[in-house]
Amino acid sequence: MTSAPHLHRRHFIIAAGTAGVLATSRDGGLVSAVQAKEAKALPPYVAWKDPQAVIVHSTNTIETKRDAFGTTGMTPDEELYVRNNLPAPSEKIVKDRDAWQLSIEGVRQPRTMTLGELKKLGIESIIAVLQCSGNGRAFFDHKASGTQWSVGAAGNVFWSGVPLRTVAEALGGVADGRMFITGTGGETLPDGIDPKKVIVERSVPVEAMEHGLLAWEMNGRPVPLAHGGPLRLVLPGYYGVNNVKYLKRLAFTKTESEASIQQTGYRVRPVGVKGAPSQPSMWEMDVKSWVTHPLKETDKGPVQIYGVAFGGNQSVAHVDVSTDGGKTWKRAQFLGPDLGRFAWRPFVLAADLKPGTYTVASRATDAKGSTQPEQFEPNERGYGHNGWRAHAVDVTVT
Ligand SMILES: Nc1nc2c(c(=O)[nH]1)N[C@H]1C(S)=C(S)[C@@H](COP(=O)(O)O)O[C@H]1N2
Ligand SMILES: [Mo]
Repeated sequence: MTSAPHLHRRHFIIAAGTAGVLATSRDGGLVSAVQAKEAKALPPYVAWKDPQAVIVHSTNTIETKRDAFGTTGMTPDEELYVRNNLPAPSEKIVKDRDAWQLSIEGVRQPRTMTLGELKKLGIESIIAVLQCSGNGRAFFDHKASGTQWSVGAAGNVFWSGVPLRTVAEALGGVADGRMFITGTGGETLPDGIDPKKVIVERSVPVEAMEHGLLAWEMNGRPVPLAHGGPLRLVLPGYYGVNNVKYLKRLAFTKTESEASIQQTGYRVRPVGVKGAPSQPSMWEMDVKSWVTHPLKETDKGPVQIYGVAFGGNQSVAHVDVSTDGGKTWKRAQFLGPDLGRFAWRPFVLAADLKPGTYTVASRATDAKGSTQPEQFEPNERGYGHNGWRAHAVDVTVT
């Protein structure tokens, strides 16, 4: 979302005290919502997820609980969020994975390749944050429509597959004048609706090719159906929606996809305005962090404050933590190994807290010097929230 700098400018009006009160009532609201949702069972295609670690918003939208993110950096399959715009395809498509077919277009020698053939071209692996554009939507005050994700529509995922560069090279190189990479999802589309209105087909600038993969392995196993198996487009640094699952077509194109999800969906615009191709698209992710422990209560005395931080399309440089709602900040330490530019890093700050109430916040800065803003300007669909104040938690120490 780097193309929308104007978004960060407005909206500095909420006084610190008010924000604290908002955080308290919002937290209470979230807790009761979470309890109601726990009753919802996991749908069959994700029956293998950990019911303790996720919130089932609906059959196609499942969120990781804030306290489930661990401190080793990786997000296990069982805890990773799920977001489908259409029902996931049948399990049949992961029966014979190597037979899956991908049409490759916009190269000098276009052709269809099976996954079995793609596997022979080459392989690389990368750890990257996968994050939904609407992650943090619940923190906006304007009731943006869509799933009310808090922080858990995101995970840090290990992918293996063939680099897009290698695929393009093997087919004679990218054809002239191709400005975009367009990926098409392999879902069966509902009858009687204009396919453009429902198809999951996304375009990103062709530069995304540098780090992109066609992935068949996730966290050490074949990509689960729910996460796009047998084959998924992985674009490190780009919002989740661009990481097309069940990839059936990879095209280097002159223009962006005509699909609604590209033309009018995932466009950042002021509240009340309709989506249009002239508005910024949800492409590159921005710097972001959140605390994962403690979240509500803790004992007085020493406490380790944990969280995760990432730079989006940059590596994360450092994270500061505040226990007084942003009046003072201390530099946190990264925990564990650096997993690369596109990964998130857990952080920790050791504190010693007396009884009382504390507003605990984290604020990350990326390698280019961009820091999370205090406030984040609302936008119609509630995309891209990385304001540190709304992500802060009120902790009672007794
Ligand atoms: N084919 C297909 N790809 C898709 C989607 C989809 O509905 N269909 N949803 C997108 C969105 S909006 C997100 S946030 C991510 C979610 O990935 P996950 O379900 O593996 O967490 O997949 C993206 N890729
Ligand atoms: Mo998403």
